[in-house]
Amino acid sequence: MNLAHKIKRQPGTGNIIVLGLGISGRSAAALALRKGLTVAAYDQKNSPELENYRDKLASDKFEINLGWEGVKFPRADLIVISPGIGKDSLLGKIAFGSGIPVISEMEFGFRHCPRPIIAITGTNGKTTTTELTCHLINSLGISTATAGNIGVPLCEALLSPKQPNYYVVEASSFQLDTCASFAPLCAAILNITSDHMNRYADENEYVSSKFSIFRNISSPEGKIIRSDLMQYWKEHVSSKEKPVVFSSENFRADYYFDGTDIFVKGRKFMSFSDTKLLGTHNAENLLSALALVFSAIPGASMLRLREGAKSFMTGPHRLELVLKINGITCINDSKATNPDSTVVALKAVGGHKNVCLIAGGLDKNMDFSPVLGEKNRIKAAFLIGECKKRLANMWKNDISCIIFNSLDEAVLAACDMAEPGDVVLLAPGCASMDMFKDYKDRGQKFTHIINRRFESEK
Ligand code: UMA
Repeated sequence: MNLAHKIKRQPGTGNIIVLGLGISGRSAAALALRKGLTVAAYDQKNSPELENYRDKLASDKFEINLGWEGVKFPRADLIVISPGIGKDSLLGKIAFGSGIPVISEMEFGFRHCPRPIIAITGTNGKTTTTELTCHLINSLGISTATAGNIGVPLCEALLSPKQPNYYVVEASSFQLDTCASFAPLCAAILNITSDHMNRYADENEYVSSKFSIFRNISSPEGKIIRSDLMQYWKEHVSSKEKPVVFSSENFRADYYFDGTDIFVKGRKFMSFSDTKLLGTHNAENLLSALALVFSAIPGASMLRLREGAKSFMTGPHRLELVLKINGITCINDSKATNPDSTVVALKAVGGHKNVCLIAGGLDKNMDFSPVLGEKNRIKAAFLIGECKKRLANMWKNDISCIIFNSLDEAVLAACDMAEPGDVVLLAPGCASMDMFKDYKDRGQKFTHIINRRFESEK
């Protein structure tokens, strides 16, 4: 086990400001208080839940400001900003204009983390690859936990009395944007396609954010990318140094999938069909997870990793089979929050004109035209959410589009249209926060509607 990696630790300084009191802000505040710092926290919201939180936890060491619409923060040594707060938002503008260093919750956690971190970013597949990497290392008998964008902030994980040997951290571009010394042992960029264009000036800024994950890694063995990102690598990292590459197209890649088998450095590792995973995108997730494991733990047992790969199962809301009834297959891919992930879902489950696709949600100003490349798999699109009209305008010449006011109406209409052999697929291609708490809430509601709709026929 390689724990010799030098872990940079920086002692905390006196006063910190925490911006946003979602799960990351709250856990950053809790960790800061544990470290003996004084915290002032700000949130623009003022919900009963947050008031309850303030009533319970506010103290002379912890000031909590809710419904805040002020103009200036007090003096502090550090600002920890939540990923949901963009630099152009009110809190973001005041923070970045304050002259106080602004860091993400992930960076703050890293500064206090006693264990090596394996980091994963990319537009799609982050959560699955994070879970898979963790599962593979655990299968070696080495304790490992997941953290980050996956839903458990790193700061929260660090509060646990029992610390694993490694952390596998899912890193979003929002978190990477405000990192400074974040230095994982190794990291992978899985893929880059259009996403979050409401937060970035252009694609280049988004790509640059993703590539910043390598900024503080010195060993080339620790930098892993999909082979089609090589041009970006040359522009953003180095034209001389070579990263570790994985691919399902380029057989020269260090980690390669030929459509049937998984190869590690030119040697067959296993047949992909021996895993419980579906689709080329998941084979690529396995390739990148293996690359990360071999980078972090050179000489890891192939036998144990193969067993780990065989036993891994993806979590809910990711191409999750909800129900198969009357020849109709209902699939929940609520985790598909950008157009590329909708394309991946359509390729994985669609045949000829047999998908009743439920799509739409929060408008992140993304390019939805790639979905048209899969138009022959779509029977009709049932559109919801903030961007339903924009989607309909873009797709209507190629795909039959119907607009709805609620998920309920859209799912029921999709079920009514579906015939034996068809697939009712929730793969929205958009974030969920315009109508739901999060993608899990959206996926659970979809599952509930499907089960209710077919209750009498089960
Ligand atoms: N807030 C303000 N002003 C603003 C914006 C937000 O006051 O301008 C306040 C809100 O009122 C709220 C809090 O900030 O109380 C919300 O903070 P947040 O949006 O950063 O959410 P958290 O609950 O801290 O969750 C964040 C990630 N959310 C985002 O990046 C938007 C979660 O990823 C992540 O799981 C969690 O930290 C732990 O690391 C979610 C996500 O959608 C799943 N991520 C994006 C994605 O995967 O595409 C990047």
